[in-house]
Amino acid sequence: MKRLIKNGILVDSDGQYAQDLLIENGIICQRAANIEPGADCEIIDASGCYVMPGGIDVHTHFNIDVGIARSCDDFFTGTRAAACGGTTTIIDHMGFGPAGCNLHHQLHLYHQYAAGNAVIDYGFHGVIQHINDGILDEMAGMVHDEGISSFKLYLTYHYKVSDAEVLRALWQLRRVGALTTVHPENDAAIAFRRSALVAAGKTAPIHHAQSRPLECEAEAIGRMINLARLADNAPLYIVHLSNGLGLDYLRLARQRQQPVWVETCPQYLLLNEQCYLREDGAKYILSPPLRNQQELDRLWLGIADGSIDTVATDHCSFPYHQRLALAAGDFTRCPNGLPGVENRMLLLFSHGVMSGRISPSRFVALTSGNPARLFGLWPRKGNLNLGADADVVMIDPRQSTVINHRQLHDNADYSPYEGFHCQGALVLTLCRGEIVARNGEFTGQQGYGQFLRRRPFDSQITAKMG
Ligand code: DUC
Ligand code: ZN
Ligand code: ZN
Ligand code: ZN
Repeated sequence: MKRLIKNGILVDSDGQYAQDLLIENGIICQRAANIEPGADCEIIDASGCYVMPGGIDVHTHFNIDVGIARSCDDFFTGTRAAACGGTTTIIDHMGFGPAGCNLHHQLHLYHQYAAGNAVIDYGFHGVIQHINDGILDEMAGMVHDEGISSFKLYLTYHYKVSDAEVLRALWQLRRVGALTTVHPENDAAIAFRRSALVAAGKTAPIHHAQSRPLECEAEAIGRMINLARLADNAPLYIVHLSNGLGLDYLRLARQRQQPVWVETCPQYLLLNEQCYLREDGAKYILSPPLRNQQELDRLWLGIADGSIDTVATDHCSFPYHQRLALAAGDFTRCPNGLPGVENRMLLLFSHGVMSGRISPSRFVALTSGNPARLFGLWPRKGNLNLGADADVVMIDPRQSTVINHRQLHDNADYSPYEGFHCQGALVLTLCRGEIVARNGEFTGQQGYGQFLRRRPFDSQITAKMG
């Protein structure tokens, strides 16, 4: 069956075009002004709408066990919410496995979690919880046989890695063609501050933010930049940036031509630390924490000036009632993370494009084109070129949407963006040519999503990022 999307404004990372889009067998097969529908062709009228590459969210944690709790969205509910929010591909961060487990152990587990459940296409980032010769030996096979071409290191939490381990990982991952991603926070600094706060009885949600101020994050970003430089200039990707100082360190590294990239998330652009003073402040506990308004403004400058490369969600959902029960007034016992996989595209479209901060093309680069290039999905994903998967999102800029958790499709019991007004509405999401969501309602099928074997990291492909 063919589908023809007519009369829309096609947008990719390079520009926008008054063109129709013809889809056959899930692939984009023609792109031109005024395409005539042939026989057996469904016509989708996109008059007045933007027609853009489906969103690629490279940072989710579905079904993750964080020790004190398991996140409440699995690969079905999480990808269902993603699809309703205009996202057609996710790359999930595998969680830590049992002590001493190898890389393939977690990969097999995650294939079991996702297969038959995901409603859109998916990949996984490897997780490095310790380094030894066996893990280093496994890396080449993970990249070239399993299609896992990026790996995550944590500098804090239970399986934080030491600087010595970071260097060994960076060195080997560069050699085998993988991108190293990092959660950068200085664990010792956080422990030092947290124990002082707890000793003083300061355990409210605002003290979570005070236990890990932006210097904890910026220090770790600066350290990672220098370690990557020392590891033969290994490519490095910083996840969930929340502050302007860290961004300045990244700008300096870029000026030295260092291969570094950075992601931020809607919560760091749109929610500030005042949320922790609300009665329901526990809803906003995540790491890094929300910052003050000045930092939000600095991140928006980075979105506009090109120094931030991607916007992902870090979707990691724990229901509010569970947070309250586990924390019982003590932030150190509250599981960290926010839901948001369904809201990324519309929030950035509204607060970025419709408020005049960024162009529609830059929106596509941030949400789809750049993620595809960095994480080995280009040219199959992240664009509307001939031969690419027909992953498409249609947004109507004339309608508006108010975010209300009752209309979302995740398994949490709240949205951190409740009541947010967005200019624009999601009209249609297509994944490989199939309509998986229409007007914010799920129309896809459990198990339709395919595992994506990603290509090795390629500096030629990233050279053309938008
Ligand atoms: N931070 C969170 O808040 N949740 C999941 C993992 C992380 O780094
Ligand atoms: Zn993280
Ligand atoms: Zn995360
Ligand atoms: Zn619904």
